[in-house]
Amino acid sequence: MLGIKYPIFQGGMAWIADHSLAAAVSNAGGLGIIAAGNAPADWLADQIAKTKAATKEPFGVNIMLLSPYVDSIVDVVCREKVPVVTTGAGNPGKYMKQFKEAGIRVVPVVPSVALARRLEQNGADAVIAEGCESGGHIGELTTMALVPQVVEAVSVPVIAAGGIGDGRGVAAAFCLGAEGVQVGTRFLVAKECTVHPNYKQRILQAKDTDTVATGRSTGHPVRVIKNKLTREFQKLEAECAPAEVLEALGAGKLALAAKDGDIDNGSVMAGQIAGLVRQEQTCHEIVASLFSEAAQLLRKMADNLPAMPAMPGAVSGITPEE
Ligand code: TUI
Repeated sequence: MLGIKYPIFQGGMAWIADHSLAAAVSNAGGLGIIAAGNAPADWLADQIAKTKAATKEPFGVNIMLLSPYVDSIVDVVCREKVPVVTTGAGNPGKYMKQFKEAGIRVVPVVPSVALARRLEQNGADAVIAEGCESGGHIGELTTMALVPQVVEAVSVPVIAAGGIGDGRGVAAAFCLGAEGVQVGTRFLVAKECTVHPNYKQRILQAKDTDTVATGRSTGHPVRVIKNKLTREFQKLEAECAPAEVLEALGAGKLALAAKDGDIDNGSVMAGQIAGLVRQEQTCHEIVASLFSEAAQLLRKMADNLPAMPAMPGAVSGITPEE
């Protein structure tokens, strides 16, 4: 559908996923994505021009729907006829007609079956089912529970996101019925990723329990690496501080970590799989290893499966013959 070699989207990481990362992932055979985040439209137009100059392959733009610039960001994406749009942190329903008229493939992130169904009806070409293992803004459900339920509910392709960092994760996503994966945290440490070196080092040193989801009380939970900021945030949440106080504490903190490298006071967004991310590699190395590992694993498992008896009435239309 998208003309990419490997079914992998790079996560739309605000303040981090710029033309450098997007072009590198697209040149590696995946779908590189520029994250519009909270940036103004002229910044995005410049990033799109730079990406077009650096790759002939398809790429995408992630639109963060809470952005104050969302209307002008949508205008730029449509004017530039960006091949693919992914959306996050809200319902892109009101922009669907505009995207479709510009010939853009639209792939929204959905945290629930209900939103997946609604957006399929509104014309989404595929959906990204993102579990709460992911970094950044998250929903309630885990990838393991969300992906197969979304797969059952819609006929468009489902891309799994959240907790996928190596070939095992890719293989597991396919077993859940996904037709592609979205990977964020592993690309944070890509050689072509321009995030501050302190941020990269923090990801490389992370262990399994180093992330926490803060901000559930504000209605905008965010998964980040534990630090001075998250402790302050948790203290305020425990004291039932009003949402405005918490929102004010979070404002500007992603840029503080990603651009200025302040990983103690900034918001170091990362997924739970950070503990598995151990080396800086090129995007080509990351994409190639994810899919060669997954293919090897799936072949090995198919070879090791015992002959199964026919099971009439199996769930999900999956029968042993398949
Ligand atoms: O969007 C993300 N991850 C993000 S966005 C971001 S920037 C930000 N910073 C602070 C606060 C908020 C955002 C950092 N990380 N992932 C995709 C995603 N979308 N996760 C969950 C959702 C989502 C949630 C609710 C999508 C739709 C939705 O719909 C609610 C509705 O309106 O029905």
